[in-house]
Amino acid sequence: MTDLFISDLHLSAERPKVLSRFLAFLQARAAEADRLFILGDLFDVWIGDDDREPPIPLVLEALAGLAERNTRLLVMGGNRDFLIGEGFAAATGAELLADPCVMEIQGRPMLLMHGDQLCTDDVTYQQARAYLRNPATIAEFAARSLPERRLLASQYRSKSGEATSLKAADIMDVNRATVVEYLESYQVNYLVHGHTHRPGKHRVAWRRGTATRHVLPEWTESGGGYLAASDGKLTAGDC
Ligand SMILES: [Mn+2]
Repeated sequence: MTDLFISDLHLSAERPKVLSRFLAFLQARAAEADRLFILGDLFDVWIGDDDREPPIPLVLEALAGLAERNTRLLVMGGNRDFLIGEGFAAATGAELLADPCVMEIQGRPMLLMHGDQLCTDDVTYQQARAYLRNPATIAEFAARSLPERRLLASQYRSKSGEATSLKAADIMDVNRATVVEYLESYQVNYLVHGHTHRPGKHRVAWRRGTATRHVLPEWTESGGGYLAASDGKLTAGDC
């Protein structure tokens, strides 16, 4: 059983090399895996499942192709694409994952998250997050036309990075106590997340022992990466 984990590709028409790297990854590495987990921010922005601005149709088609290669696709929304919903799932054959969720990986329970909920030192960001995730905010946004939603999203994104944490340099790292709180509440010794753009492997001491926190890399025009789980090990890879 081989599972792959990726996140933070921020796919958009402005990042053609990331797109082609991702399409090549789906054709080769992902097609050989049993499951591909995408832990948020696959897209730079997601204004609704009805949006078909390029490169969305190409990405949906490529993801749908994974099912034909017998790779299961499991997708979690991130802070940029949390509006990914049932329409996306229907178009791609993906199973949508809640954030956080616990999955059995290599026979062990692992907590999967996008990671933004761990960055509690950034109080302004967490306030903005709570507002954006409010069902009333989402309903009001979803009721608007596609052009209106596109305009609102771009206005929001052009606001200060401090409020929205959309720029890499503005994203704070995780808060250690918050990480431990999640390990405690889900009783797991493994955590995989992205978002912070600080890829790595960290040991975290908590009440039940020492947990491992794997952080996925951001994909840029110069490179991308993934975490692979097979033969009982988790290994980081570049692509
Ligand atoms: Mn993110």
